[in-house]
Amino acid sequence: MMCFQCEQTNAGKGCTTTGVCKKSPQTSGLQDLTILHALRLCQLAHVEGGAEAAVRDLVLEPLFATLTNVNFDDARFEQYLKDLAAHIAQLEARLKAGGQAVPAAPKALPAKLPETKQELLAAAEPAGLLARSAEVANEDLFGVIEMCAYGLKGTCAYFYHAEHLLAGDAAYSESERTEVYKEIFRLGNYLAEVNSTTAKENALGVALGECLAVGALNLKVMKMLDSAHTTLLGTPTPVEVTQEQPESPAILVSGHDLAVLHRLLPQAEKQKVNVYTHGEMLPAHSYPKLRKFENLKGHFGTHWGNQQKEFRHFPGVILMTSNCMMPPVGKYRDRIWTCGPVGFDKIPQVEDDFSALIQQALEFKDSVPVPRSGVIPHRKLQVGFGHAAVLGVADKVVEAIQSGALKHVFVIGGCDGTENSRSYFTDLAADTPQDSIILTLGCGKFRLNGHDHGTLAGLPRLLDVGQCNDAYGAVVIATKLAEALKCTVHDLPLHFAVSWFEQKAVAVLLTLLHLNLKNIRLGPALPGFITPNVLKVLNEKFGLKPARLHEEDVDLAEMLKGE
Ligand code: FSO
Ligand code: SF4
Repeated sequence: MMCFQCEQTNAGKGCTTTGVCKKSPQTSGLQDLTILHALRLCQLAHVEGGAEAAVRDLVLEPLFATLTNVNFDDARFEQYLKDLAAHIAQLEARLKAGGQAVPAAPKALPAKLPETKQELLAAAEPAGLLARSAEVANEDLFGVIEMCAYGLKGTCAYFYHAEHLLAGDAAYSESERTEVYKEIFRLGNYLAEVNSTTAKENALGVALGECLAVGALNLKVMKMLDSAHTTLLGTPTPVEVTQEQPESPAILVSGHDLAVLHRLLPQAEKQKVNVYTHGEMLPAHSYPKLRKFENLKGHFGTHWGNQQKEFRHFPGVILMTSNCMMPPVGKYRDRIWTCGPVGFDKIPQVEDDFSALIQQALEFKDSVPVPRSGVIPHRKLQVGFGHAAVLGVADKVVEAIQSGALKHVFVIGGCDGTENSRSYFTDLAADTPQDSIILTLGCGKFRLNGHDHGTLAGLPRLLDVGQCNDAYGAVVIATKLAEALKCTVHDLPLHFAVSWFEQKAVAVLLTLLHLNLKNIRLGPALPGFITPNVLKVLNEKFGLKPARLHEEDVDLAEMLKGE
């Protein structure tokens, strides 16, 4: 196997045996084959000029399942492959019947999907990173093509969330939806073709252009997700969330999928089961139509990377709704569930009917030791400073900028991970001057929100905008502030330090680059797929820089000078 799609990749270069995430070579192979099939489906849908609902979902969910720490269940990938292959055959037949030319399939795509797992794994080899990289002219180009693919996967994951909120037409229109699918199919077609041909003229420029196209698409998708969230769940408002010792019977919900929480809460309420949030689910408390449920209690634990240490102390059952799931261990292995694209071998899967999970929560009587002090933090967290809340006090913010009380706006956030080097972001935030505010988002916030950053202009200096997809909210805040100050976002004293981990973060980074936002610090480690030559290009074009670990003071000094 070879995989370098995430930040924790082995030695910064690639996982070649078992993944650092514990993905097995078999799962990795099945994922490679799944991606290739999903791209083939995109290619055919692109040529056909659209696709029916079944095909649309078959592109989103399997691609989401191949994101880091989402799905480790080989059986699920085997099923995705069967479904994808069946639809590919249908679309090819339809094109032929309609007299349309069927585009050549990527070279690595098997003519017929093999039946046994062993044969599938053999067929997966040409779809793997090593075989495909040999097809492409040089490693710079290959890395950019992969960046485009990872960004597209992240975007598909966000769009999966939006589509599954079922917020109806009020959130976004059918024509907006169709446009997004069209662009997904177009980009999928590009990736399917570029993997099956050798480099063409200006291939690197084209590939970088397609990366920015992914960024543009992701901006649209994050906006649609924002709209779907607020349509279904109301507009987020600031709220204080407590982290007390949870009370049984209880369910802990992790991941990004607020729609799942929305479906679970009333079912759990009927059975008097408490619900707690974990990780990226923290912003749930800021949505009025979730907060209204009295059984939505506090928040438990910190970021995803601590789950193996923290979940064993949760006195109930756990539901994983998206990334990032770690292989369950020890005492909580028999009381964790997955849903949607998430999966793990022998871990039960639930969808809309949560009765079995609720029943397990009711029956769970095992005594869970109250953790030693400090293992699980007991704090109060301020959340809910989305774009509506911040722009609700825009006059105060604008006044503070005009009076000189507020001189800088930092955006520090993204993902978190397990490495100690991520303290870069904690230290950077702690060192920011008192005349600045910090917008944070994603699970990267857990590196920051244990500290008191004080207040400015009547607002906390650290403003939690929401989940990583709420990077859209940060963009809206910046755009509206620029409008109020009669300048452009590029004139604002706005500084970005992006903590990346997986492919949703790649999509967000590409959105920031698409918006031409300059001088972003990226870390803690640079992606293995960005070669030194490509970094040079990105640095020249966008000022993108690696975070200087342990020298955040040097980075901060430069950021304050606008560099
Ligand atoms: Fe975090 Fe994981 Fe939201 Fe990522 S939970 S790391 S960018 O999946 O999606 O921020
Ligand atoms: Fe390695 Fe990340 Fe790939 Fe897992 S997802 S195999 S950790 S690069």
